[in-house]
Amino acid sequence: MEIISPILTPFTKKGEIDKNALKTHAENLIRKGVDYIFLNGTTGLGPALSKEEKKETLKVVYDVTDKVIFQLGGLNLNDVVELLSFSKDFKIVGVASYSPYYFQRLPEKWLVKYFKTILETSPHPVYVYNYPSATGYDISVSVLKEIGEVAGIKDTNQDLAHSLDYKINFPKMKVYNGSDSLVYYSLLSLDGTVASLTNVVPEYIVSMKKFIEEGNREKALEIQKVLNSLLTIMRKYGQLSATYSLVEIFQGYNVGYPRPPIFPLEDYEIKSLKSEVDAIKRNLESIVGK
Ligand code: FW2
Repeated sequence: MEIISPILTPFTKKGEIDKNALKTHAENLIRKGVDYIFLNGTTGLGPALSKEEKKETLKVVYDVTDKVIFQLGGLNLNDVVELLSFSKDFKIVGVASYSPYYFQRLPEKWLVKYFKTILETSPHPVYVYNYPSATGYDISVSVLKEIGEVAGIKDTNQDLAHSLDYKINFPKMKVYNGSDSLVYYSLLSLDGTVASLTNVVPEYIVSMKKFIEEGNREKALEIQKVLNSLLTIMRKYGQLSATYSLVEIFQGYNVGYPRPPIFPLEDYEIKSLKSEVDAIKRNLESIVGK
């Protein structure tokens, strides 16, 4: 049962990747017990990163840990292939890609061809990142069968049955759900979770896993309930940007800025967010008995 953190990408005010902040954040996540770091995902603003920036995030985080899944998908397959070749020198857990988004109504055989190219070129195990509501494509069981032997799939889907269906059809393949509201259920019924909230409260998601391992499901579920309230608050502000502010509020260090059009929260919003999450902090502490 793995906890995977889709790490956010810190930017400076000028809009460059803040390498120091990224390193500090990766170190903290690993120290708090996260199993793998998922680079350049949605929370990492992957679609907003250039090919060179994706290389940069890998170099920085690899300095901290080799427990990395390197997301390198994009709309230019030549760039994707270059990133695969670049990844050769890093002994990482795997590479991942979302579907080529934006271009709608691609024939299914082209989707298969895209992932097959990655599979055939990759020096590492390949993970498919399925996020239908963002990309417009759902990697069905039959598409996955045509792609070939991938190591795993990260399914960002509110429908747990959809993720479970992969597990039933591909028992040896790792199946992770990527929804923060399903962390508890993903830990219980799949191979783990890829939860954006690991950026904010890694220790509590690790506690959930421990509670489940100890057979204390009630406590694990209590944590999920509090996480759901946290998500509701975050969504009011814009979840991706709120994540940056909340890392500072919960973890005590600064992770810089998101990259517009994911605009940073205004000072007054941060102040109000801080007061809204006060009760969340206390609830989480009381569940794990601090
Ligand atoms: C990522 C994730 C989690 C997301 C989810 C989308 O790459 O950030 O899919 O937070 O709302 O795996």
